[in-house]
Amino acid sequence: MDLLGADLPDGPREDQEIRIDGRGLTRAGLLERAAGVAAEIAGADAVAVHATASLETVAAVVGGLLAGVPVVPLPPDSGPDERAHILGDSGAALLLAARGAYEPGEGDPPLVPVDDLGRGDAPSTPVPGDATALILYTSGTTGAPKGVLITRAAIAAGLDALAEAWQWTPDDVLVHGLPLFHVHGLVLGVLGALRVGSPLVHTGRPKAAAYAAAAQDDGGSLFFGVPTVWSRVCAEPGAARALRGARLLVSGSAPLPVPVFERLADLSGHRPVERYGMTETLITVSARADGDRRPGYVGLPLPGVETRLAGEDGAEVPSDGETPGELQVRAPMLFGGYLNRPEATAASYTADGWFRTGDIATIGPDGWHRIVGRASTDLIKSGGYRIGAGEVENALLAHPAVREAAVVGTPHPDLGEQVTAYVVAGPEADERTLIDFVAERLSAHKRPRTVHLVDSLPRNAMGKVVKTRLGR
Ligand code: MLC
Ligand code: AMP
Repeated sequence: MDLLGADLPDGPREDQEIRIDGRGLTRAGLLERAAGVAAEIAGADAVAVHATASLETVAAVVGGLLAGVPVVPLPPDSGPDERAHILGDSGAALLLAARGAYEPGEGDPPLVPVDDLGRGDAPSTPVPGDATALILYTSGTTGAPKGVLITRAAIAAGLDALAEAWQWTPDDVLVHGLPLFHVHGLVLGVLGALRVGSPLVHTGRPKAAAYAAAAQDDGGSLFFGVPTVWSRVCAEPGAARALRGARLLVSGSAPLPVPVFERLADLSGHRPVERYGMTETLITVSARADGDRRPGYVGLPLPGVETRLAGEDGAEVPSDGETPGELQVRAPMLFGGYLNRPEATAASYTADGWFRTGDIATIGPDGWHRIVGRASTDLIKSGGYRIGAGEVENALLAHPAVREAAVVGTPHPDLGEQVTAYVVAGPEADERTLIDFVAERLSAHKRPRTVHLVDSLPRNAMGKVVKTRLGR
């Protein structure tokens, strides 16, 4: 199947440009470079990509799609432990990077500079829809991140559903500055533009001023951001006003606070479209371009998606807009399982085949969904990044002075939640040392913002830490 949309009725625009952080390529130019990548990696089981916000990342990912080789985006700031885990667990045979962008480490697969590869013609062998396109590493509640297998068919279904709901066409100019190693920035923000055929202006980083400039100078019409980005846009009213000429502002990856929704609507004249998704499910619920947008609500199931709510006993909860339950989904955009983890994959489904999101929601009689929380305190969302408490706890416990550690998300005005740690440790560990210790091992956003040194952690009769009692 052609994931890049050449088989769609509208087809891509002849003049489609993909511009990342000020450097652009035409669609044809990008496909030539991607074909050079495809020729180099053909036959590999999987390849990793040092996923900076760059044209090289896009060429490498598209090269993987052309070759039918699963691509593992490697967050560029991931620490050595995280990187070693992702490379080892995925079995990536090669590591693609822009020339000079990656400092090779011990045990890394061979490094291939994307810039040095020739240009070529795309391979003509069709790749089946159930083939894995991407392996995205994402945090669970405990342990190291898991590789989420995302098939080509899931991506195509997810993108087509969004294009329909958002009336996204080749006439749009998509603008965002999100990282290119997660669903939001990479799947929606790059593969979406390529499949729909709309030009892409990636601003390098999601800065308010850069969004404003893209609206004014590049005809930006469709804008993506996580809530932290929209809140920062609102903090620069001139930038928010510059978005008045846009067609649609979309928020997702974390809850959009109601005051941010309202302020953005006031300043930009656009009530933002909020949508809800996960790495494992892509986007399943969204407000529509041709419909209502309600602050605090994430919208209606996308075409092809079924949702239901389950109580703690597993029984279905009524869709009365009030009774919360775990949101469960069935949809064509669901993942193909966790790599090397059949038990975790099985545990994420109910016996009757629905995916358990772990998010607590209500559904109104009119079908509108509201996310009210998470079933587990062990998943934290900070600035739109998903962070597993267990991974941070393990990093803290690796410090010789640390005896016990418990990590939770606490409210943060800019990031939604911040990582906060409670630690029992010997006198040689102070807050700064421990924050730096984690930062050296994991991505910068996973390090605790605050470390409370405590004498003991609250535990129940079974000896398990009761996280809801931390800090009280
Ligand atoms: C940056 N920092 C963070 C952080 N982002 N710390 C905690 N949580 C975060 N999210 C760190 C930086 O490393 C830096 O550390 C310091 O905070 C100050 O950074 P900043 O300059 O203020 O932040 P910035 O780099 O501008 O990043 C903020 C951000 C970024 C919002 C742009 O967090 C971001 O790009 N978030 C998007 C995440 C995303 O795409 N999620 C989608 C997941 S897919 P230091 O040490 O340098 O001071 C998904 C599915 C779906 O969820 O539904 O879409
Ligand atoms: P990730 O796997 O990084 O995509 O994170 C998925 C999680 O992000 C979901 O399980 C939700 O908890 C959260 N999330 C995504 N979009 C929204 C939204 N619009 N509102 C509230 N939470 C969201």
